[in-house]
Amino acid sequence: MYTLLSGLYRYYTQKEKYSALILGLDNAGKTTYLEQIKTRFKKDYTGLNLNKITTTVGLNIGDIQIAGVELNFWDLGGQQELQSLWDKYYAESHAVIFVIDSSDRERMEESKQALEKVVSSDALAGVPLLLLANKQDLEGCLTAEEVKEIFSTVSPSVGQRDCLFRGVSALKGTGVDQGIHWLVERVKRLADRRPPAFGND
Ligand code: G3D
Ligand code: MG
Repeated sequence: MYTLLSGLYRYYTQKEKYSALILGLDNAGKTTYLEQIKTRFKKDYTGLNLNKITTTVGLNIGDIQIAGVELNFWDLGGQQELQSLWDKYYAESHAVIFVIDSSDRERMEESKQALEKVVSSDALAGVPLLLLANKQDLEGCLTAEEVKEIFSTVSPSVGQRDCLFRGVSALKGTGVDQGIHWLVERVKRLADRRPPAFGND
């Protein structure tokens, strides 16, 4: 009887868990963005000082409860040597957030190539893509429209997937909420094709 009840209890308290990868070149603002998400969506999260984030070697993770589900974030190191590790996570993820540094004109091409590789991966076919032109608070950076234009040549390989492009400031938090709300609705809508994991916490 106990096992039956505890089994039922587990069944009804289980939460759908979805995972989003945060990708982009090193220095794009991925870790700052993740910290901003945690600060905005996690109750009682005091967080890191956003100005004191150091280069990520390895992986930063975070999870939030939103729209009745749990959304996990994996912020993978962006350095060239670490990019080869990205596809190990592809099969288990439900969404991709790709962060672009709008102030780094010199690395636009490199960033585009990195995105090209991500979206052409079979393991990520059909996965929603949130494209972020970050650092919009910086004076003299490319505007979101300009970044969008530069990245428009990648779109053919974006293929059949939902895609939202947004200008944001991970540091100030501008534009962050809307992207996350969009993402969670998309992953839930695609649950038949890419089912969530389940967990009790
Ligand atoms: P990464 O995880 O993609 O490698 P980080 O990038 O989050 O470590 O950020 C790299 C640098 O960019 C950090 O500055 C960080 O403060 C800055 N940054 C991230 N997002 C923004 C943003 O929206 N606006 C501005 N102005 N800066 C941002 P430092 O100086 O610590 O290297
Ligand atoms: Mg980092």
